[in-house]
Parts: sequence; structure tokens; C-alpha cells
Amino acid sequence: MTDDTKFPPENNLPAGYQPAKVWEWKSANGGQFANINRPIAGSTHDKELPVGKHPLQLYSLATPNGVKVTVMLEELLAAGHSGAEYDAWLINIGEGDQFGSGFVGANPNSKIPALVDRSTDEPTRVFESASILFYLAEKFGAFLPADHKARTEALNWLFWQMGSAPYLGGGFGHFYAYAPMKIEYAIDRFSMEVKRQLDVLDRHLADHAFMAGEEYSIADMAIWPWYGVLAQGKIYGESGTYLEVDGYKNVQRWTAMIAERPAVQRGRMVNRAFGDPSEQLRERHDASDFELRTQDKLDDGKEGEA
Ligand SMILES: N[C@@H](CCC(=O)N[C@@H](CS)C(=O)NCC(=O)O)C(=O)O
Repeated sequence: MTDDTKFPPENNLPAGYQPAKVWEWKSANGGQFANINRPIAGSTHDKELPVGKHPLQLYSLATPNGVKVTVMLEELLAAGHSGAEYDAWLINIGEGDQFGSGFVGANPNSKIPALVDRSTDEPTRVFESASILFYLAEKFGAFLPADHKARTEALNWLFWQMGSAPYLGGGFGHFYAYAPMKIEYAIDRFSMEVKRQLDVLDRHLADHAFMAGEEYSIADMAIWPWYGVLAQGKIYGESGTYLEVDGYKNVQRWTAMIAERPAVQRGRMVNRAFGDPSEQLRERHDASDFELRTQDKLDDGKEGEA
């Protein structure tokens, strides 16, 4: 008799680890970020979130999910929406800031980015990067096409990104770059999926300037920090070579075009706490901070004091 719960029914992999009957939390599994992974939700400590002078308060870090939102805010400001002025506070996820009580109040899912809009009668919390992009697009009437078909396409691709990027980050990126051992099966499985996703984008961008058609939108802002940065070969070590990203010519064209936007260049710097100090603006409270408060300049100031 065959077991039809198994698909494919047989494989040739060697027998190895077998899960126990009940999963057990082994806190030290050795993977990068293992120290911040927990099987339970909720806060671990009391800590209020700071509040600055602007209506929009962002609590984030310049990972791809964080960059989506800082790019959107910088694009809104560049387009003249002065109500989009914001304070960006650094949430250091390596140190467990996402488990502070204030942050959990803003996002019960304990993940950056989280936004609090204090211009509403009661402050409005917004979490999940796509929800934040959509909220801001609606609030300011910007970067979401008005035309019914183009708007629907923008939302199609926005949701595509939310469903797809976990295979890139949590799947491919994790097993290729962060896991404590290289597992061929996992790397193969997620490489195949990420290459398929790149091909989906490449075919679409062959006939469209941007994801929603002729207009730059929140769909591009959501997809670029993941797939554009992957196409530039800037995440997960040698992944650009490994996945042969140069071959996706339309993705390359779109990536380069978006990379040139000044708001994208600024957005990438906000809440960045790693890499070149001149590209790190760990907190942003004013447009002048890009000139005056990058980490190289703050470090120089400290040296001057010593
Ligand atoms: N679906 C969420 C994902 C957010 C997410 O995974 N954030 C990561 C950084 S990119 C995080 O905060 N991780 C901290 C943790 O897992 O404890 C979104 O798009 O906002």
C-alpha cells in the first residue's frame, strides 16, 4: 500500500535527524540571530518608546523591511508632502529592543518596522511594512496609482512581495548565509524558488517600466530593498554570483533606475547601524541630519571631545 500523505512518495536522501514527538526549545542552536529567536510572543522588559516632535514616529532598523518605509517617507517629503516629516528611532533587534513593552504595544509581532501616527485623535499604530506603505500612500494620496487597473496591479505586487520575500530572507538567506551548517537540500530548495521569483520579476519588467506599469509606486518600494539589493549583489555574501543575478537584465535595469533616486539613497541610510559610518544615520529627526549627523560625523565629534 502506498502512503498518499507523502509527496513525492519516496526520495533518496540519507536518513538523518528525526523530530521528537514534541518540539523542545533548545535556546542555543548556534545560528546567527539564535539569541533573539523565541517561541513565545509578548514583552520581556518594560521600556517606553521615545517620542519626537513630528506627527510620524518610526521605530525601525535599516534591514530590507525597514528600508521600504524610510524610502517611502523620504519620497513623500521629496514630493512636497511636508506632513510626512518623521522621527526615526533605532530599534536594535540584536539587543532585543523589539521585546520592550512600548515596542510590543506598537507591534505585537515584535518586528521592525513599526510606525505610530500621532496626528490622529488617538495615536494610530501601524505594523507590517506593507500595511505601513499602504497607510502612508492613502494618507498622502501618493505613490498608489489612481487608475483602477494600475492601483490593483500595485497592490498585487505589494502583496506578492509580502508572500515572496520570506522565501528569500527566511529561506535562501538564512540557509545560504546564516545557518550554523550548510544543508544542501535547504539551499537547493530556496535557491530554486528565489531564481524563479527573479524570473517572475524579470519577465514582468520586460514590458513594464515599474511594477505597477508606468508609475513608480509602493510596490517598487516594497520589492526593491529585497530583490533590487539582491540584484546588486549586496546581501548574503556571494549570493549575487551564486544566483547569477546579472542574467536578469530587466531586473538590473529597474534596480539601477531606482537606485539613482535621491530619496532611495537617503532612505537606505536611515536607522542604519552597520556598514560604512558615512552611510549610517542611526536616528533621523530632521532633513539636515543627513548632512550633519551621520555616524562618521558623530564619531569625529566624540574624538574631538576626548
Ligand atoms: N512581515 C514583516 C516582517 C518584519 C521582519 O521580519 N522584521 C525583522 C527584521 S527584517 C525583525 O524585526 N526581526 C526581529 C525578530 O525576529 O525578533 C514586515 O514586513 O514588516
